[in-house]
Amino acid sequence: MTHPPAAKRLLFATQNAGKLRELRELVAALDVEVLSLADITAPEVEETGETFAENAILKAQGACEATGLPTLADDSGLEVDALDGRPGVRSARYAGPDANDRQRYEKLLGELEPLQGQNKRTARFRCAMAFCLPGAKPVVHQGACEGEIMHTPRGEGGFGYDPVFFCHALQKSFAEADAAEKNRVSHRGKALELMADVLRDYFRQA
Ligand code: ITT
Repeated sequence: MTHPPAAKRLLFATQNAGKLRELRELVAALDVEVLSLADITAPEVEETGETFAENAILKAQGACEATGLPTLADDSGLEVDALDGRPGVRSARYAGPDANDRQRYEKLLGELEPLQGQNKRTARFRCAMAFCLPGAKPVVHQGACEGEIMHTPRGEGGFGYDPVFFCHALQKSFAEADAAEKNRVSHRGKALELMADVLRDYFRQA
């Protein structure tokens, strides 16, 4: 049976090109057209939540209500033990509103510098993924990936804090991993794996 094209569209409510690239690979088997906020008009959503899950729901619901499309949103960030879990939900805003990825991870390295000698560079990426359909309660799944913050950046791949995150499962930095390796163990990959049945069921029926 062939599906009408409109039923096979999934909106990923993000402005982050790195997340979008990974998500497209992660849902490739669903055979859906993935749109992002760059393709549609929707009011900007303020991330006022105190948790990844709250913010993921805010982003997914906002874009879903504005467009009527099945919508996924991801709220994610890096928790560093030596910083009591910061930058956490504020990972994107950590170095100010106009900072780029490099400025953010350099600020992080600078903040950890005076703490050298203490064995607390352990850290984890967390991701909450929310899926929203018009008029329905959002579904949320979460994933985490353990590692530590390196002293100097390594690797050219990935995005965001990847060059300074040494992933325990891969035994290399996320920026040294290729896309498939990272997706297999990452916070985003794990959250989406838990969401896979919900998405498959929806798009099978759509
Ligand atoms: P959207 O809200 O539009 O999706 P954003 O970049 O603002 O994009 P978040 O509010 O979820 O996203 O902030 C996530 C922050 O954590 C951001 O600075 C990312 O670069 C970083 N981050 C999240 N996942 C990451 C990953 O897999 N690798 C490296 N950095 C990541």
